[in-house]
Amino acid sequence: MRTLVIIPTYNERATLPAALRRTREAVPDADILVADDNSPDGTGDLADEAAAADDHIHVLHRPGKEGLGRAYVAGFGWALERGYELIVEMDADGSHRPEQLPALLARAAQPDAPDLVLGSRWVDGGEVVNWPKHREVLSRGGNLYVRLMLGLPVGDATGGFRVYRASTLARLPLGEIESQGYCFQVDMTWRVHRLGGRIVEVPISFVERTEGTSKMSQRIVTEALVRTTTWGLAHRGRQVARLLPGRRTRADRR
Ligand SMILES: Nc1nc2c(ncn2[C@@H]2O[C@H](COP(=O)(O)OP(=O)(O)OP(=O)(O)O)[C@@H](O)[C@H]2O)c(=O)[nH]1
Ligand SMILES: [Mg+2]
Repeated sequence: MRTLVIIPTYNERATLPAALRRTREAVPDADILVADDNSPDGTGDLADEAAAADDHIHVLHRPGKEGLGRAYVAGFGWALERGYELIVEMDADGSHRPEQLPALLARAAQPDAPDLVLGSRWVDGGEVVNWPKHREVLSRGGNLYVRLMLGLPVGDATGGFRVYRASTLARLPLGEIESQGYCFQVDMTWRVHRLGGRIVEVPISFVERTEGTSKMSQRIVTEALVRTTTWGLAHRGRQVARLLPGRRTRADRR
């Protein structure tokens, strides 16, 4: 199936070359789109050089830093316009091992055709390597909170190593998505779930980055907490409203 691996970048000069090389080796038939937010360290130029030397590599230059979510939404649009069938999200920093892409893509191409394949740290066989304890606690706790608030039946809704069926992405109102940080991953998973999409998880080994700097910040954690809480309260409120016969609206009965 025609596959595009989208790699969003912001100041990833140190990590992008290895990500591109390893991805090309792991999935030689796939194309790659680097979605760069005008990185001050020149990552965009580096990506242009790689693209000039390899027909499978493309670059989407964006004017400035707008967050991971916006970069992915732009990349999804680029992919849908060009007829790709499977669309992959992957970080540049080596945390997502390109060598595990064939397993994710094989799962996506099985006859039962899931809408979304999540590379998951928090299922049997999944792991994190070299992560400080506080990051693990934050990720496990965040995922528990997401399950409690949204009832999402997955172990790792916050991870960003995943494969979408393009036809499923095409059914989502991508332009409406405002989540910017890794809350974007929860937002997308929640949208596919509400659409009635099939979501499956494949265990991955997630490796702490050894080069470059993390873009993870307090603001990104707060965004995820506030949005998940808002969505969760609305979701649980709708569930309660459906239990009250006199309070049903026509929309609820459908
Ligand atoms: N285009 C674009 N890419 C971004 C932006 N923020 C982060 N990224 C990229 O998204 C990927 C994930 O970002 P990381 O900094 O690794 O964030 P993280 O994985 O949540 O945090 P760590 O686990 O600490 O690395 C990397 O490839 C970043 O370069 C952004 O605003 N725009
Ligand atoms: Mg990272």
